[in-house]
Amino acid sequence: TDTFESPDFYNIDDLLTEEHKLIRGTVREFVKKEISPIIEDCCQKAYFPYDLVRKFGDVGAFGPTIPTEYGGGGLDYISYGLIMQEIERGDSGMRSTVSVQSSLVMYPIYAFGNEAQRKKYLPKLASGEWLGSFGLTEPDHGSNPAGMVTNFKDMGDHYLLNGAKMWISNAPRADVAVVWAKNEEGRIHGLIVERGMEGFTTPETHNKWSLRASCTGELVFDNVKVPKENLLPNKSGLGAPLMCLDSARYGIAWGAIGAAMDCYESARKYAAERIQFGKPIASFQLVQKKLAEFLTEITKAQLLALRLGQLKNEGRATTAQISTAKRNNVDMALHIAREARQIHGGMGITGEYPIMRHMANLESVITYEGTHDIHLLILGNEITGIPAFK
Ligand code: TGC
Ligand code: FAD
Repeated sequence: TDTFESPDFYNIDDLLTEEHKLIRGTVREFVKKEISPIIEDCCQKAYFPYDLVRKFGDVGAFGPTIPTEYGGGGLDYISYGLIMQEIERGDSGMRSTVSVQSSLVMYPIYAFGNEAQRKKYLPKLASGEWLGSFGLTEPDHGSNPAGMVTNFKDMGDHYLLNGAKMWISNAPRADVAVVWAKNEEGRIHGLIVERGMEGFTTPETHNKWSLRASCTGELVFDNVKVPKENLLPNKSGLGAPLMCLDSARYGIAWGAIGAAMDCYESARKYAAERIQFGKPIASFQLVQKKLAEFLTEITKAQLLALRLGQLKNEGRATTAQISTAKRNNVDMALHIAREARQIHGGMGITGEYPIMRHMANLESVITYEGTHDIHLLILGNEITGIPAFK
């Protein structure tokens, strides 16, 4: 079922189970059938293909690691990573939709929610009947979410929520939002806010040059009455959203490999076919240098992601290890996209090839879920014990 060529220079497939390969093949087929034929047009038109939400549910892309009793896949973290890789081979914006639903909406409801919340929300999110979003970032608090001002007051029989979140993936089309806000003591809690609650609006962010097929917006709360049963009871403090980020960043470390593989394959084929000076450009040393470095870097990224997946399966992956893989692999993919664009010459800037789309998408991926430099500082903190971001 391997319908995309996939570099596997170090026979990493030997380290995967038959189930892993089957899942990857299924998602690969799905991407080929449902995403690749439409994605260029969606991006050109800045159109979010909402129809895919139900289809992602059908193929099992939402909540693969959530237990099956709540509608999830009950799979391990390497399966989750492979799903992210294959979806991002199609488009980072589509992977964003899935990352948010799985790691940032279903995961906190599963990990920090009570049984009633799990039963109410998880099956509908798993099937794609409902789409979710995750509100942590605010207009004035991006890298430093601890500074958030969105807040809620205890009004006796409900909470009153005020504030605004910005840059929120899925927001304009989301049915539910997991929102992080401070209580009267300044303690951060997660609240489930539902579309239709009075005073809750989700204006769309227009004119992006990146992730154009993903819908991005704000979450605005103007005296929103949130029922008390919508508070996630089992964890509070900044550590709760940071645990969600650990899960999403892990998936991005795999996803970025998919984007890089797509650029590599396109460049390899183009170099073999494009004739200049009477020869395929693949025969020139400078082009071979680029291709050789692409394969080396993809292979290193694959090994980093796979080992991280093993640690994640054992519950041993640390925040600093996850930051290292997210930072390295996204930077690797962006670098390959830029160099692959050069190999395609002028054709590389057109929608005939996926390169410029991946490149523009990856500019968001290197910024969201913690910027490139924030991840470096997380590692710096791990090494020295000194948090340079404070
Ligand atoms: P710091 O003082 O280090 O920690 C605060 C509290 O949290 C605990 N903690 C963790 N707990 C669990 N898991 C983790 N990974 C944890 N990391 C920290 C920590 O022990 C402490 O607990 P306590 O009990 O002592 O209070 O926090 P800080 O304020 O200094 O911040 C550290 C920093 C800068 C690394 C963090 O704020 C950060 O990672 N900033 C980047 C923000 C970010 O990544 N935002 C992402 C928003 S979501 C998004 O982008 C989605 S895009 C999705 C898509 O479309 O695919
Ligand atoms: P800033 O924090 O203002 O950073 C600007 C620059 O300053 C960066 O280069 C940064 O590295 C640097 N910087 C900041 N602090 C330090 C420091 N201490 N030391 C050194 N350098 C520093 N958020 C959500 O909550 N949910 C979502 O679904 C979501 N989706 C997104 C989708 C898209 C398309 C984008 C672009 C963003 C999304 N985000 C989301 C927000 C994203 O997480 C933030 O953009 C990101 O955390 C950075 O915050 P910022 O944009 O405010 O930049």
